[in-house]
Amino acid sequence: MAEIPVPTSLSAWKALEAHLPHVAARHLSELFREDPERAERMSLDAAGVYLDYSKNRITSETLSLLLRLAEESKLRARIDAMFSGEKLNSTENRSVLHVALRSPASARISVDGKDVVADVHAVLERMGALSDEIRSGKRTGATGQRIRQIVNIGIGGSDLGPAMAYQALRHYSDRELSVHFVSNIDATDLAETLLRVQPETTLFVVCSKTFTTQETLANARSAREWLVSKLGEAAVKQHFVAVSTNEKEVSAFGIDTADMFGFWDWVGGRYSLTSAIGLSLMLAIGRKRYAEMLGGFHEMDEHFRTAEFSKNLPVLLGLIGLWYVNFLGAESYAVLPYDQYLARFPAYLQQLDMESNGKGVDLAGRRVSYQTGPIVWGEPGTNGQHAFYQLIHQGTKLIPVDTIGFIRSLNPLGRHHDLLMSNLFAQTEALAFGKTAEQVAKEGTKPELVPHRVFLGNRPSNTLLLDELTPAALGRLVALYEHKVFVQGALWQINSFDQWGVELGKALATRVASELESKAEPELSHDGSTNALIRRYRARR
Ligand code: G6Q
Repeated sequence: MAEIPVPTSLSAWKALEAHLPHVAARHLSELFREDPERAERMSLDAAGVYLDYSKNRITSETLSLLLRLAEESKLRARIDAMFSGEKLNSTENRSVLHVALRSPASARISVDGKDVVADVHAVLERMGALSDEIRSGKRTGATGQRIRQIVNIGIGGSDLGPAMAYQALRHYSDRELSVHFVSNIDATDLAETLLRVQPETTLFVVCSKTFTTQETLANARSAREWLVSKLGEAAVKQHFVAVSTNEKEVSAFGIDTADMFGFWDWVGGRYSLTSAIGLSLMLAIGRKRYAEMLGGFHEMDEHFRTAEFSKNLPVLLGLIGLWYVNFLGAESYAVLPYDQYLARFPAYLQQLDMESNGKGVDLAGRRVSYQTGPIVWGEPGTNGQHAFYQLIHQGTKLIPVDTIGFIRSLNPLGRHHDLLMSNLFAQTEALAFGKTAEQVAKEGTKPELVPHRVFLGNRPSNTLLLDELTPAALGRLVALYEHKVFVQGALWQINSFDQWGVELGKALATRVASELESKAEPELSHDGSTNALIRRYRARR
C-alpha cells in the first residue's frame, strides 16, 4: 500500500488552518451582503438534486482550499479504486462494491478477475420473480391463502435500509401488503409484530449476511416456532425465505436454498440496501419501482465517479462537513427531512455515517490526532422545530444542518405543502441571518427581554431540494450520502468499511448471558459495577 499521509500535515490542511480566522470572524449576513451572486455561485443542480450550500460558513477561498485538500488526499484515485473493485476494506481484505449492485446489466466490474455484474442481475431476476409471484397471488401460503404480510427479520444493515426505504416509498407500495420489521432481541419487537399478522398470510424474510447474528437468529427461531405451532412443520418452506451469503446456515435453519437470495462479501451491511437485502422493499413496491430506485442510485454513482470535484455533490457535502468537524469544531450535524415519508432517514444515516467513520485509527493503524466522523441525528421537520431546534438557534453549540425537501407533495392537501416548505425555507433563513438586538428592540420588546429574543444567526445549513419523492429520488439521496461518507473517510485516511467497534460488546454479552442463565450462582470476575448489576438481576428477576 502506498504511504498513508497524515491529513493534518498536508499543505492544504495547513493552509485551511491559516485561513480559518478569516472565516471564523465572518457572519453569513456579511458574506451575503458582499456577494449578491453568492446563492447562485454556491448552488448546484446535478443528478436530479438541487443543492444550495450558500448558507455555509465558507468563502470561495475556503472552497478552493478544501478542493485542494481533496486533490492532495488523492481522493480521485480512491474513487477510481472503489469503482474498479480494489480491496479498499483493508482490514477485512474486501472490495467495496455496492456500486456494482446498481450497475446496468451491460456493465462489467470484476473482483479477483471475475465479473460480478452478471451475478447481481441474476439475483435481481430471482427477486423479481418471487416478488411477481407473491404480489400476484401465484405463490401462496401453506393453506393456499394469499400472502398479505411480510415480516423482515434482520438487524443493523439488514434492517435499517429496507425499513427506512419501505417507509420512504410507502406511497408506491401495494396497500394490500404490509411489511413489518423485527430487529431487536427484545421479544417485545417480535411479540408485538406477531399480534398484527396471521400465520396463514405471512411471509418471513430472514435477512442476515452471515446468518449467525444472535438477534436475527433468535427472532427467526421464535418466529419459526410460532408458525409451526399454528400451521405445522411442513409450512415453514412456504412461509420463510432467506437473504444471506451463508448457504450452509440457511439450509440448517430449514429454509430451502431455492428460496435463498444471495449477496457477496464485497457488500458491507450498511451499504446493502440495493442487494437482496432490499427484498422486502421489492415485495412491497414491485420490481419496476425497485428498478427505478436502482436507477436513481446509479445516476448518483455516475455523477460521483465522473463529475469534477467543484461540481460534485458528494464531494462538496463531504468537504463542507469536514470543514465543520476539523476546523470549526462541530461535534455533530443534524439531518432534517421536511417529508414525513423520510422519518427514518436520520436513523438510517446514523448507521451509515457513524459506523463508517466512527474510527480512531488511520489506514496505517496509527491513532489519529484529528477528529473523524461526527454524531448524526435528526427528525423530520416540522416536528423537530417544536422540540430541539431551540438549541440549534440559540444554544452554545455549532450544529450544521442538512435540510431536505421536495417541490411536489405526494399527498397534496390544501395548503399543507406550501406551509411545510415555507417552514423549511424560513428555518434556514433564521439560522443563517438570525435577528439582531436592534431588530428585536424595534419591535417594542421590553429591554430586559431583548437578549432572550436575539438570534445570533451564522448557523450553517445545506438545503437539498428534489422534485418529488420517487423511488429514483430516494436512490439518488441515499447514494449521495453513501458517497459523502466515502469522501470524508478518504480524507481522514480511515477505513470506512469495517466495524470492529461492535465486536467487544458482542463477545462480552455471550459471557454475561451464560452468567445470567446459569443455575448455580456463577463466580463473577468482572469489575465491581458489572458484578453488582448481574447479582441484582439474578436476585430479583
Ligand atoms: C453494517 C454492520 C452490521 C450488520 C449487522 C447484521 O455494516 O455490518 O450492522 O449489518 O450486524 O449482520 P448480518 O446481516 O450478518 O446479520
